[in-house]
Amino acid sequence: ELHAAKEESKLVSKYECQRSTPLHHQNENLTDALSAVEEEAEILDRKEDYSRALAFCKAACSLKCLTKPVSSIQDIKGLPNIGDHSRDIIKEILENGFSREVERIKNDHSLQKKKMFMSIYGVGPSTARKWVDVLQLATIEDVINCPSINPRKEARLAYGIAFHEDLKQQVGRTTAMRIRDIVHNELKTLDGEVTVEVTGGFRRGKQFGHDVDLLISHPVEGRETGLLQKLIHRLNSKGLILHGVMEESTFSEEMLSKSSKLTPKGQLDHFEKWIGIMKFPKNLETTPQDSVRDRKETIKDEFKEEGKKRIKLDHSLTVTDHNHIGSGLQEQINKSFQKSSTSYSPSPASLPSSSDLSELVKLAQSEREWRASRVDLIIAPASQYAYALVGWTGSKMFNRSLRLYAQRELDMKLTSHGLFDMKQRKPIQASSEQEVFEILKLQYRNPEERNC
Ligand code: TTP
Ligand code: MN
Ligand code: MN
Ligand code: MN
Repeated sequence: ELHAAKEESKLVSKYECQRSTPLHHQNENLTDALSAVEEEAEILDRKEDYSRALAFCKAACSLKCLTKPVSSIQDIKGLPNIGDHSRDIIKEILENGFSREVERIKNDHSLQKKKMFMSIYGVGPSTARKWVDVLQLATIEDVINCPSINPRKEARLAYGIAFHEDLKQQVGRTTAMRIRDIVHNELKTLDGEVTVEVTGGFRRGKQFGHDVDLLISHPVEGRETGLLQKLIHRLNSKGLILHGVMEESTFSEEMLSKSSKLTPKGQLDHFEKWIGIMKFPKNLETTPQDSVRDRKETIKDEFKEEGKKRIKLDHSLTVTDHNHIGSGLQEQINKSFQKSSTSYSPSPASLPSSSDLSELVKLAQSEREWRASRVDLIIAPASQYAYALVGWTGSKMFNRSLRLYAQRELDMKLTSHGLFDMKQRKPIQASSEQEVFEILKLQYRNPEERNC
């Protein structure tokens, strides 16, 4: 039926957290266009651009939850959060097959260079703008050779530049699960009851990600303290760490009643965490089991490419499946892992001690059996775990919507640490994600439905 989306549009709820938003949907040509315009606003990053970027993002979110393709502008009548500008872009694409604004963005070389630089770990909009507009740089080589760039002060940026080739390559789902197992194995030697969960985009069903987000906890409150320090020490002595920064917990009970504000260091929450780059054997993705899985993924991607009717998400590919890798495979991982870890890993002392860029570039370009990947390790105490899981599963837009909804509709403050009832002046405990949704009077959404 041609205008099936029209009936749906009227039924779409106001808040993103009240809807089911799948990863793949029927209007990707439209949401890709809106994302391009959103991205431009993010790169320009002027005062007025934050709300512009948000407006395009919210419009795209509304389209993502439709199960039918939009074929005329009449179809989105009544659809929430479609501003005039977004509507114009959608209308033009529906009528002409393309948007002049998106074409302009694609052909804006200065913008594309900034976008490329922003894919470097440690580079945000202001650095990217300075490199392109002031220093007239165009490539990573330009950055490496630019005498006025001295990332010695900022180690993260030096590693980001030197290892850009590795880090720009997305991490596959299989690798993410292996990394989880490697981290879990190290933690088990410290405490057999520790839990490790892959969160972020992978938990929402993505096959690739820009990093691996691991949420670590312990069923007994308090037993999680001190684990991260020891874990990092062990990983480092095995030569698995390239670079990282430890953040101490800055949480205190009073924060539950305060809105989530950035911490002084720019973090979104107050958990103890390690944010860094780990080293992994390059052969991590190449066991027979993987080729089966990869084939399935290729099939899925082909469907996506050709814009055919999408096959239903294959549930054998969901996270829960991989979280329990059989012990045989586990042994195989350990073997391949230990073999290569002894041959490739430099002792911690032989790593460049300073963040001297040219030293790091040499290391990055040397013959090596490992690749670098971004990893976030977060420690959540048992009492905050359910809220931490919701927060670290995302998406960022889903979280934003949940928090806004809780505040406006229930007069409650939601963060990754808990939920605080402002009327009764008391925190509300939850022991599972289902319970969090229940307390919020929302229909439960699987992680795969939180892709707004
Ligand atoms: P990201 O890893 O930044 O995003 P992602 O996993 O959704 O996407 P990608 O595949 O590109 O990695 O963050 C993961 C989730 O964690 C995200 O939904 C927001 C949340 N988050 C926090 O709660 N606190 C933080 O400090 C950060 C950086 C993220
Ligand atoms: Mn967006
Ligand atoms: Mn992530
Ligand atoms: Mn992350």
